[in-house]
Amino acid sequence: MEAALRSRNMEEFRRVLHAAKNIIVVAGAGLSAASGIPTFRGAGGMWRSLEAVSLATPEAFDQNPSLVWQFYHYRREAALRAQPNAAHLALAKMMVPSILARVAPAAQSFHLITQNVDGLSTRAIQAVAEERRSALSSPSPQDLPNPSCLIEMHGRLFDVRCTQCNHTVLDFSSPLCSALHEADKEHTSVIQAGQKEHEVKIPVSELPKCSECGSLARPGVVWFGEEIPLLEDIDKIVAEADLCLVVGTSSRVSPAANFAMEVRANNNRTGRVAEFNIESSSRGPVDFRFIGECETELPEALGLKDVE
Ligand code: BV8
Ligand code: ZN
Repeated sequence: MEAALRSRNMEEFRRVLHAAKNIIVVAGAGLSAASGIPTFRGAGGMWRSLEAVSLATPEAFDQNPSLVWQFYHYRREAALRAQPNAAHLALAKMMVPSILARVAPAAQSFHLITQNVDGLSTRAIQAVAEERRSALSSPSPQDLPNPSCLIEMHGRLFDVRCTQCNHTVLDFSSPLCSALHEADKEHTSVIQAGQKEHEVKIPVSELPKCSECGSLARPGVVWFGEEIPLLEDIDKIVAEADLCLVVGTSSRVSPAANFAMEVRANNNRTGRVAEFNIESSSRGPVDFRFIGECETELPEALGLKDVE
C-alpha cells in the first residue's frame, strides 16, 4: 500500500510540475542540515545554552554586540566549512533554463526564496555553472544557472553592514577580526579544561568595523522585528506562483511561513503546494507531502536524474 501511495503521489506531483507556469521554492534550515549546518529547532537551536532566535535581534546586538558577534562568528565558520548538498544542487539546476524546460516544460519562471543566510545556495549555483562550463564547449545563457532566481530573503551571513552609514561589504575572511578568533580560542580552552563556561567580553573597539566610516559593523542579516528589504519583489513573485515547494522549514517565522498558503489561494485556489520535510510541519494544507530527507527526496521528485 505504502509504495503504491508513494508512486501515485510522485506521479501526480510530476503531472502538476509538468504543467506549472510559475514555480517558487520556500526553503529553510532543513535544506542545509545535510551540509552540517545546525537547524534552529531542536539541539541546533541552541548556542552556548542560548536560544539562537534570542540572539538574532537588534535588541540583543544593542545590549551585547560582543556576544552576538561571537554567535555569528561561529555560524560563519560553520558555513565556511560546509559544502552545498544534493538538495542545493538540484535547486540550482532548476535555475538553468534548458533544464527547467525539460523538468517543467510550461514554466515561465522559477524562484528559490530561501530563509537561509549560509550562502550555500549561491555556492551551489557557482558549482553548477562551473560544471556546465567544463561539460559544454560554448555554453549559452540557456545552459547556465540564472543567479537572479535566488532570493536570500533574510540576508547573508557574509555581508558586513555598517550600523551608521549602511555601507555593506561581502567579506568571507576567517576570522573577520582577530578578537573573534581569540575569544573563540579562549572559550574552547575553558571548555576543554572542564572549567565553568564564562562569556568572553570583546571591547566594542575590537569588533568588526565599517571600512568607510570606522563605525561598528553588524552581520548583514534580517533580525527578528526587522523589515524584509526585498518583501515587495517577493510578494509579486508569490502572487504569480501556481506551484510552491516548501523545503526543510518549520514554517514558524513570518512572512515566509505564509507564502505557501498564499500560493494555494492563487487563481481561484488552483495553486498547488508540495512539502519536503523529515516530518510534516506545514502551517496550512498541502497537496503533496514527501516525508524524508530533502537531499534525497527533492532530486528524485524533480526527476533531475533523467533530464541531464
Ligand atoms: C517582520 C536571519 C515586520 C538571522 C531569521 C508573533 C506572532 C507571529 C509573528 C510574529 C510574532 N512576533 C513577531 C513576529 C514576526 C516575526 C516572526 O515570525 N517571529 C516568530 C518567531 C513567531 N518575523 C519577523 O520579525 C520578520 N520581520 O515581521 O518584520 C516589520 C514590518 C515593518 C517594520 C518592522 C518590522 C523577520 C524574520 C526574520 C528573522 N531572521 N534569520 C539569522 O539567521 O541569524 S529567521 C531564522 O529562523 C531563519 O532564517 C528561519 O526563517 C527561521 C528558522 O526556521 P527554519 O529555517 O524553518 O528552521 P527550523 O530549525 O525551525 O526548522 C527546520 C525544519 O527542517 C524542520 O521542520 C525540520 O523537520 C526540517 N528538516 C531538518 N532536516 C531536514 C529537514 N527537512 C528536510 N530534509 C532534512 N534533511
Ligand atoms: Zn560606515
